[in-house]
Amino acid sequence: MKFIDEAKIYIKGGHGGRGCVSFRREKYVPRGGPNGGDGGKGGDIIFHATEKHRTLLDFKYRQHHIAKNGGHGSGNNRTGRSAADLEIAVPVGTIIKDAETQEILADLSEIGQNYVAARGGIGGKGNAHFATSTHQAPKFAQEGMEAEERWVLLELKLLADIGIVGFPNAGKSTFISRVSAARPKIADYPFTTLSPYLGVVKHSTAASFVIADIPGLISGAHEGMGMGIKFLKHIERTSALLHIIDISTDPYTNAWKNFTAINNELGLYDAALLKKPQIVALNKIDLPFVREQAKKEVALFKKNGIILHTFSAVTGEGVDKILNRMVSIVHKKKKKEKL
Ligand SMILES: Nc1nc2c(ncn2[C@@H]2O[C@H](COP(=O)(O)OP(=O)(O)OP(=O)(O)O)[C@@H](O)[C@H]2O)c(=O)[nH]1
Ligand SMILES: [Mg+2]
Repeated sequence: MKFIDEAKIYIKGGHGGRGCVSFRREKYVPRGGPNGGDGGKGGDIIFHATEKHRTLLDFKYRQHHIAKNGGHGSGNNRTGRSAADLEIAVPVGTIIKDAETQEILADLSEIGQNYVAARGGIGGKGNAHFATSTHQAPKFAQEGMEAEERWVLLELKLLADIGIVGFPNAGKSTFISRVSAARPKIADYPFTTLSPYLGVVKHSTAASFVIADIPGLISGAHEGMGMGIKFLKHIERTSALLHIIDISTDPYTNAWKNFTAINNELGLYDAALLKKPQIVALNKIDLPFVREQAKKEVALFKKNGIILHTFSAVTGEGVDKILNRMVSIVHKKKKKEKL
């Protein structure tokens, strides 16, 4: 069971720009004074907490983050350009630790919170700075300062955006294995999954989000039947539910009954769960008799005002459509939270 997302990354600020050695050269002024400008400052590495991201997945593909160096100073007292800071967006709730000492450097618990994790070097002084009454033509300038660099650990407690519900054997774990790196056990007997699993989903270009696979529910779960309903607490704070229906085996072959029985259990646990948007989807349409029956089921659900998706967690057919809906729900929810 993994509820913590982690990433180890290398960060480095930009070096300061070099100071310049230069002397004024003008007509009729035989020996101009020093006019070498200072180097510019290197960029800082700043972590920025945002709700745009939900996971640390992006950092698994990009480990090194280095800010730009400051520009070198030049003649005529021109200061080098200061480099822009490199802002690294992380999900709200991310904890930043020093990778070596494990010391907690920052806990970015609020939207918009910033933390400067590696400072850029300041620019070196140009030779104009070093002129004194006794030493009027200094031929030296400072190098820019080195930037700070370090390895940091990012840690994020994952919260599920979408919860998967359904009877045992419906294919909940097969679905999450297909769309994420989560690998819960899959088997053709009920109650294979004994504890919740979280999976990070990256679909098309949308920001990644988290889905939760919880143990199957059965009628009477609220009275402790089967695995009971205690696991529903893991999906209380989700934006939506994926309700997976399986009509391939007895005694669950009636999709509508199947659907309402699960909703009944959800409602008995907490009526608020029923207010969440549900993506309702019939699994295992790779089986010919399920595919045949699916048409009638879709029509029946439509009569009741519900879109019934059809898919196969094994072949992947129809899965993209479900992911698209998930993305749009998670995205909408985030927009609402911003208002
Ligand atoms: N033919 C077919 N079989 C499937 C499909 N999806 C899942 N299965 C099979 O259905 C059985 C149950 O799958 P699981 O993913 O373990 O089901 P679950 O909903 O997680 O079950 P519990 O953890 O017991 O609640 C396994 O034998 C899967 O191989 C599908 O799309 N087509
Ligand atoms: Mg399972």
